[in-house]
Amino acid sequence: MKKSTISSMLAATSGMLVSGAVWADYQLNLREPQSALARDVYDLHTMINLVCLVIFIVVFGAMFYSIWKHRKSVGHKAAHFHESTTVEIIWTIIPFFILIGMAYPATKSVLEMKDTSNPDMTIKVTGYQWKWEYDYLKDGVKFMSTLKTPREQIENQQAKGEHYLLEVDNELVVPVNKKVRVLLTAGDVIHAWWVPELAVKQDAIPGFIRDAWFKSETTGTFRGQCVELCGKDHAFMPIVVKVVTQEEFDAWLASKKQGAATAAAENTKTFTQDELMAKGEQVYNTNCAACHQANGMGVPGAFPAISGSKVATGPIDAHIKLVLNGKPGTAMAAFGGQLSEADVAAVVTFQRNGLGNSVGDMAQPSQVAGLKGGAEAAAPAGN
Ligand code: HEC
Ligand SMILES: [Cu+2]
Repeated sequence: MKKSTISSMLAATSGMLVSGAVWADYQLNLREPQSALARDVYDLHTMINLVCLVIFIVVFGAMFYSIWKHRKSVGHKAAHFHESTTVEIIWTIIPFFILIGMAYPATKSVLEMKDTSNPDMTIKVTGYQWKWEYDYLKDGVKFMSTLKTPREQIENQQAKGEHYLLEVDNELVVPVNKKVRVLLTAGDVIHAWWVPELAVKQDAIPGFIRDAWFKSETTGTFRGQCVELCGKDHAFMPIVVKVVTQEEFDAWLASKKQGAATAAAENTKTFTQDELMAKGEQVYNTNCAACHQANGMGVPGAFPAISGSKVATGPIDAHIKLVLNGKPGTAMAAFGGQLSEADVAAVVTFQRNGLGNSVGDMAQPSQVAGLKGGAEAAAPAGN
């Protein structure tokens, strides 16, 4: 990979101040770019910083020199002149060229970022409070990616791990050296998808589709975060992109497809109460506990308790429908599009018979399927 001359110039400049190793340790710079576009962004940042530095030195140098050299105590007499056309022209022309010199490469990079034509693959990314959904459009593979950092680390009951708040259960897996186009939207409020090493940063807006692209030149794991303040757990919806070789990607995709087939088979199965409870607890902890809390007590004033809830202890069809369709205008999202029918049946059964409730009934996937009619209307725009 070609390191640009500008980067080495800055490295040399900074090397005069602190040794290179120290510089790297402090991580004062942008993260190491992993794509041609990311390198352009990095170089632009370096170049514009250098321009600022030079202007700073020249302007302040001239100012301090003049103040010192022409001070009254050495008997300097001020010049008396007005309106110098030469000076006016010089201080218009020079900034003009400086600005053009910065705007030209910047515009080129921005245009390149917007050019999502001829991708090798397209992935639809949907932001939800507070997780990301990845949909491999051509392959029928679709999953949620949620924070994996344990609650104990967040609440300071455990030492923080290496990738604290930057780790997820299901990474976005993509092949190396392929142009990946991402279509971004959101299911509730505005989120933003940002992976600095790959130079992608794009708002995900409900009801709109925006696109961006990246092409990683190296394999590896690159981490980013939601960068649009999106509510209580905004800091808890990281993005992890795992770039692998084409063979690894194909194997991963095949296993994901297998998993989808298993899930489809589950949707036609009749479960026992125990199976539903075990599965439901998992679904609950991954999808619902962020708001309703692991013990089902909710957060007073914000998220209702499931323990003793009128819905979770009332008619089961209404309970299922609420989970499928959500409650528009509240943080209770529609889960009909994200969870399988078996997952919904399990989580509903768990809410009715766990978390302090003991209704005694259970839901089956077929029952959920029968109630799904209204799910489409409440599904996020763009689905
Ligand atoms: C982003 C926060 C959030 C998440 C995640 C969430 N809910 Fe909710 N939930 C709410 C809010 C807010 C309400 C209250 C809506 C209203 O105003 O009626 C609610 C209400 C409910 C109720 C009705 C409670 C009552 O007594 O009114 C049930 C049942 C429920 N949610 C189930 C679930 C299930 C199942 C999941 C996971 C699959 C889930 N929720 C995930 C925020 C959330
Ligand atoms: Cu967000």
